Amino acid sequence: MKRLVSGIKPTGELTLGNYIGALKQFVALQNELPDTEFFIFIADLHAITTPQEKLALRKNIRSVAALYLACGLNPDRVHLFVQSEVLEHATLGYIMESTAYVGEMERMTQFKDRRQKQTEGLRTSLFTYPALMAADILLYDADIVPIGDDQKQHLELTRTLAERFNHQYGDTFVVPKGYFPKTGARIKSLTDPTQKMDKSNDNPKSYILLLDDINAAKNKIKSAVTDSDTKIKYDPIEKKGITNLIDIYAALSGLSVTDIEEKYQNCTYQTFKNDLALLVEKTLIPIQEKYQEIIKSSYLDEVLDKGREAASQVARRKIFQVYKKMGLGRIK
Ligand code: ATP
Ligand code: LTN
Repeated sequence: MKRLVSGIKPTGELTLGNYIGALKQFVALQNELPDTEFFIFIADLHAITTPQEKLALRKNIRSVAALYLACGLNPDRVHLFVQSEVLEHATLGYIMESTAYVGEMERMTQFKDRRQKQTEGLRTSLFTYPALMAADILLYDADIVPIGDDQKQHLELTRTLAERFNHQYGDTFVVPKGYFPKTGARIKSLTDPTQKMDKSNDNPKSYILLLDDINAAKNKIKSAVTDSDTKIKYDPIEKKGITNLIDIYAALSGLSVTDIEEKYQNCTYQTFKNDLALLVEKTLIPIQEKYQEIIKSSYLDEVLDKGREAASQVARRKIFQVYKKMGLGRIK
C-alpha cells in the first residue's frame, strides 16, 4: 500500500488560503486515492522554529486538528496526529541533520529570505528545519507528499538525503515524490493581490479565517481590492484583484474559470462580489458548526490518540532499522 504524508504548522488560525490550498485538497485526495494510507500531522515542532506563546500554541494545535475534521478529513481513512507526540520525529530529525551538509541548508531559499528580513534572534531550528521535514516524510516511507510550490526545494533535499542514506548505509528509505494539487491557485491577499493570503499579515482585512464571523468574512470579500475596470475577466497580470476572486470562486464552487467569466459577463463587480460573499458563507457555515461540535467533545482526543498510536507503530519500526544500519545503541 502506498503512503501519503503531509503536515501543517499550528501557527495562528487557518485561512481560506489554507483551506483551498491544503485542507480541501486532502479531503479530495482521501477519496481519489483509496489505496493510499494517509499520515497527516499538526507540525508543532516546526511551529517552535519561531517563538510561540505557550497557551496560544496549545490552543492552535487543537484548533487546527478540529478544523481538519470539520473540513471533512475522515479519521477512519487518515491517521491524524500531533507531530511532537510521536517522539521519533525529533530523533530522526537529528539523524537527518547528521547526514545533511551545512552547504545544503544554506542553499534553502526560504531560510535565506528570512535571514535577509531578520538578522538577530533567528533560531537554529529554523536553519535545520528541512532536516526535520525530511524526517517527517522518511519515517513513514511516504511515496506521495502533497505540498505547495514553496516547499519544492525542501522535498528535493529530502530526496537527496534519502538517496544518500540508502547509498551509505543500505536501502532504508523510500525516495518520495511531491504531489502538486491540480487546482494549485495561490490565494492572494484581499487588500494586496500581489501578496499571498497569509495569516501572519498585520491587516485582518487581507485574509479570511475559517473561524471568522460570517458577516465580517462577507464584508472582507465585498471590500476586496479590484481594479478600476468593470469586466469580470481572468487576467493574472493586468487584473490581479478580480483574478484572485475568480480563483476563490472557482475553488469553492467547482466551476471552471471560463464558466465563471461567462456567467458574469454582463454583471458588475458588485454583483459578482455579492455572489462570492454568499459562496464563502455557504462554505464557512457548515465548517464552523462542525468545528464547534468537535472542539467541545472528547472525539477530538480520541482521534488524535488513535492517530498517535498508528503513527508511532510505523515510526518506531523505522527508527529501529535506522539505528541498526548506523550502529547506534545496542541493536544488532
Ligand atoms: P506561515 O505564514 O505561518 O508560514 P502558511 O500558511 O504559509 O503559514 P502553512 O500553515 O504551513 O504555511 O501552510 C499550510 C498549507 O497551506 C501549505 O500546504 C500551503 O501551501 C497552503 N497555503 C498557505 N497559504 C496559502 C494560500 N494563500 N493559497 C493556497 N495555499 C496556501
Ligand atoms: N514545511 C511545511 C509543513 C511541513 C510538511 C512536512 C509538509 C512540515 N513537515 C512534511 C509535508 C511533509 C510548510 O511549511 N508548509
